[in-house]
Amino acid sequence: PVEDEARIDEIKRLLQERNAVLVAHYYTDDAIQQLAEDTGGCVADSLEMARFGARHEASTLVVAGVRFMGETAKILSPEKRVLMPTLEATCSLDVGCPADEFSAFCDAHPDRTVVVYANTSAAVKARADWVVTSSIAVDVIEHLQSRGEKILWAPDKHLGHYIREKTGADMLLWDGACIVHEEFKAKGIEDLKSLYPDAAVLVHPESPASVVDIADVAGSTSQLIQAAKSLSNDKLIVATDRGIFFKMQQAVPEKTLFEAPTAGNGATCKSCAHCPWMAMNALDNLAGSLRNLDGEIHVDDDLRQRALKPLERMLNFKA
Ligand code: CIZ
Ligand code: SF4
Repeated sequence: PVEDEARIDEIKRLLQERNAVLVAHYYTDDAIQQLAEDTGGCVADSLEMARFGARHEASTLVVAGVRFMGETAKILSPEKRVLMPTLEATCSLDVGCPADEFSAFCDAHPDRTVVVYANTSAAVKARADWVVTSSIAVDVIEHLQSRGEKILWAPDKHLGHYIREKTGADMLLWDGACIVHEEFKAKGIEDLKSLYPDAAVLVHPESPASVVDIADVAGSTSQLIQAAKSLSNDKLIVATDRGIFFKMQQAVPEKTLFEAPTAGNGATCKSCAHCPWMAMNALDNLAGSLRNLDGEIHVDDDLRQRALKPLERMLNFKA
């Protein structure tokens, strides 16, 4: 549409004027991912978003994703201005793990190493020994387990269960879930698979165990894109947020991709998987944040220092 073209031109101009770079998550709208690509920004999972933002020389980072991604960027780059199209974009994992309750849980299990998923507030990270994303979680837990450590894991119970199965580590799990991935149903995927028996099933491990169990490949968003390339199947059934299809289809233009069906939470579409908070990022509020400098992320300095330590452990970790 013509309005979109005008917005895109405005954003390109504002990015230059503000010495800003756009860092977008795979789950944001195609138009935002395209814009990040066209302007020298990046489209990535949260680990790569954090790395890219910290390395880039721009003085302003515009983070299109959800709140914890903007906070992580600010924690790693306090000297940079970090803007988000909207500060309302949260995550059910973050919401489901309030810092005070989490801290009490940790206090009750002092013998355990505290490992939290990146999808958490700065205050929860500050209480942790390690932060991990799904692309690095299994490797970090394997490493801790080899040192004989017992783990307290939060917030995603499905991801925690998956890692426990994979590594055999002693893991105590917080009871949180992603409202998007939790909607995938093994039955729906199996029905689709019976129509396309040669299709491979790719699953993000924030999905329930029954769904991970029928996966040909389980992994983080970047690992699933990699698997789409390396598998010989020319049909793929993909159980993660539909935003992934933009980069995945680019990676394998010759393959046919199917969205794994969901029961649907109805927030953004009836039976597709799409995060309602990721969907709050749009060209309009992206332009608005650059124009008016609203949606700026601030993290208190003491909190920042404490949250930085477990984040740096992740960034410096080599499997
Ligand atoms: O579901 C999410 O929010 C994911 C996959 C985040 C990430 O690590 O990129
Ligand atoms: Fe959180 Fe799930 Fe949305 Fe990711 S897709 S931001 S885990 S609610």
